Amino acid sequence: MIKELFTNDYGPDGFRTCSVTGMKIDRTAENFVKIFGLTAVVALVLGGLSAILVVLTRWEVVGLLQPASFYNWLSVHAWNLLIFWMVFMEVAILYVGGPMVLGRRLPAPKLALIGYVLMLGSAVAINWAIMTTSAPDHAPVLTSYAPLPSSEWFYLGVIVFILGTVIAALPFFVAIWQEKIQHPNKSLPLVAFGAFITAIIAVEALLGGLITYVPTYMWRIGLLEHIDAAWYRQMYWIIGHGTQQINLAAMITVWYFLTHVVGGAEVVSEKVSRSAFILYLFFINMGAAHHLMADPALAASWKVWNTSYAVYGAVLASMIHAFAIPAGLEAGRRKRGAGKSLFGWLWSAPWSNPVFSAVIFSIVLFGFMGGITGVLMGQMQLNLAWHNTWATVGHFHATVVLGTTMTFMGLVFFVIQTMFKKELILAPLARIQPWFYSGFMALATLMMMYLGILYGIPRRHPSVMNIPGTDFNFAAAEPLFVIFGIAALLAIVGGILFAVISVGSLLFGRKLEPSTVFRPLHSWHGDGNPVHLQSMRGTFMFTLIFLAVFVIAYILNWYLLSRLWEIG
Ligand code: HEM
Ligand SMILES: [Cu+2]
Repeated sequence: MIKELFTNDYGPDGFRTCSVTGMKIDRTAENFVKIFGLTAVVALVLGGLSAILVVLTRWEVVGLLQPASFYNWLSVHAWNLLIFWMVFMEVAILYVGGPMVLGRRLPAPKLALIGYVLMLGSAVAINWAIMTTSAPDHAPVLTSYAPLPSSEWFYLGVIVFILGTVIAALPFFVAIWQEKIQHPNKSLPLVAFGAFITAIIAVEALLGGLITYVPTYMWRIGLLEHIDAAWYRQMYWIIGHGTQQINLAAMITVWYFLTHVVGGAEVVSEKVSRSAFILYLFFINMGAAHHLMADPALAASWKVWNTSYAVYGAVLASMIHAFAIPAGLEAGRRKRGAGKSLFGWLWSAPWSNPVFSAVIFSIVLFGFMGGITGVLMGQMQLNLAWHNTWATVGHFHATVVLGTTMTFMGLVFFVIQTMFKKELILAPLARIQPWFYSGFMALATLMMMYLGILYGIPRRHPSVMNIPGTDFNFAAAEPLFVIFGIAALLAIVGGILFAVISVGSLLFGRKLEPSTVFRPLHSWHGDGNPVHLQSMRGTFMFTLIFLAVFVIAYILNWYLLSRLWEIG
C-alpha cells in the first residue's frame, strides 16, 4: 500500500513526463516532494486540532482551558502551523521549483534525506518540549521572548530544525548551480526564479535564527550568564519576520505556477515579474522593524526608516505581483479564447476544481484582507491601535491562513492528483472545501480584527472578561465573540474536511489519469495573438476596486485612531 504511493511509470533513466505540465520529473525528486508534503499535512492536522482548544478557550462562554495549558496549546498551534506545516511544504516547493521545473535530477539526495530526518526529529522534540512545559518554564508561544525561559529542549530543537532546513535546501541550490553551469546564457524559468529568491530569503532568515537561538540556548543551559531582552527581540524578528517572507515568496511562486497550469494564465511581462522578486530580495527583510514599533528600546529613526521608506520597496513588489498574476490569467485565457466580456475570462474558469478555487480565493483574500491590513498596521501611528490586540492576530490569519495555507492546500490537492495520481474522494465535498474553509475563516478573521480594533481585545490572553486589576468591561464585545466562535469552529470543520479528503484519497482514491481532470496547456486553441496584445481591462477594474477599499480602510483607521482617547 505505502509502496504503491511511491511508484510511477518512470523510464529506464528514472524520469517520466507529466501529462498536465509537460515537466520531466525525476523519481527521487518526486518521492521527496511526496514525503515532505505528507509530513506537512500531519503538522497541519496537529495544529488544526490545537486550534479547537485555543478557540474554545478564547470564546469565553466556553472558556475551556486553564491559563497554563492554554499557552501550551497556543504554542503547539503556532509551531505546527506557522513553522512545520509551512516549512515542510516549502522544501517540497523548492524541489518542484528547482529540479522538476528544470527537468533535472535531484542532486545530493542524501542531503535531502539527512535534512528531512533532522527536521522531523526536531519537530517531534519541539512538540514534546512544548506539551510538557510546566513552571518555572514558560510555553514559548511563537516568539519565545527571552528572558522568559522555555524548556532547553525547545531551544535545541529549534537550532536543529534550522540546520535541517538549510541542509534540505542545499540540493535545490545545487540544481540551480548545475543548470547555470550547463546553460550559462539561459535565464531561469520564472517559477524556478521565484523559488530561487524564496530560497535566498530563507537562508537569510535561517542564519538570523541561528544568531538568535544559539546564544539563547547557551543562556538557558547556563553557559551565558545574561541575555539582553532588547537584543533578543531585534534578532528574533530576523527569523520571525523572515519566515513569513519565505511563506509569501513561496506562495506567490505557487500562484504563478498553478494559475498557469490549471487556469491557462500566461505572464505578460516576465521582466516585470522578475524585477518584483528582486525588490523582495532587497527590501522585504527591512520590514522586520514593524514588529517592534511599540518597542521603547529602538530609536524612532530606525523604525521610521524601515517601515515607512524601505518596506514600501517590498509593498511595490507585492502590488506588481497582485496585478501581474490576475492580468496573466486574464490575458492567457483571452488568448486561448476563454471569455470575451469584461469578466468572462474569470467566470468561465474551472471553479469546480478545488486547486483553482483555492488559489484564487487565496489571491483575493490575501490581498484584500491580509495585504491592506498589513500596510495599515505597519505604519507607525496606526500601529498604536493594532499592536498586540486581536486585530494583529486577524491580520496574520488573513496572510498565513487565507493566503498561504489556502494556496498550499490547493497545491496538496494538485500533487495528490498529478504525482500520486489519485482521484479525490468525496468529490462534491472536495469541490466545496476551498469555499467552505476560506469563507468561514475569512469571517473568523474579520471578527478578530473588529474585536481588536473596536474593543481593544488583547491577543494571547485566555480570559478578557476578567483581567485582574482592571475594570475594563468587554461585555459589548460579546456578540462578535459569538460570531467568531461559530465561524472559527466551522473553519476548523473545513480544515478537517481537507485532511479527510487528502489522506482518504491517498488511501482509497481510484487511480487517475491527471489530464482527464486538468486541461493540458497544449490542448487549448485561441486567437493566436500574442499575450501582451490581449485586453486586461477586467484586472484593471479589480485594481480600482482594490484602491477604493484601501483608501476607505485607511481613512477609517485614522478616524478610529483619532477617537482613541475616548476609550475607557
Ligand atoms: C481554522 C483555522 C484556525 C483557527 C480557528 C485559528 C485560531 C486562532 C486563534 C483564536 C488564535 C489567537 C490566540 C490568542 O491570541 O489568544 C490563534 C493564534 C495563532 N494562529 Fe491560528 N487559527 C487557525 C489556523 C492557523 C494557521 C493555518 C496558522 C498558520 C499557518 C495559524 C497561526 C497562528 C499563529 C502564529 C498564532 C499566534 C500564536 C502566538 O501568539 O504566539 N493559525 N489562532
Ligand atoms: Cu513581519
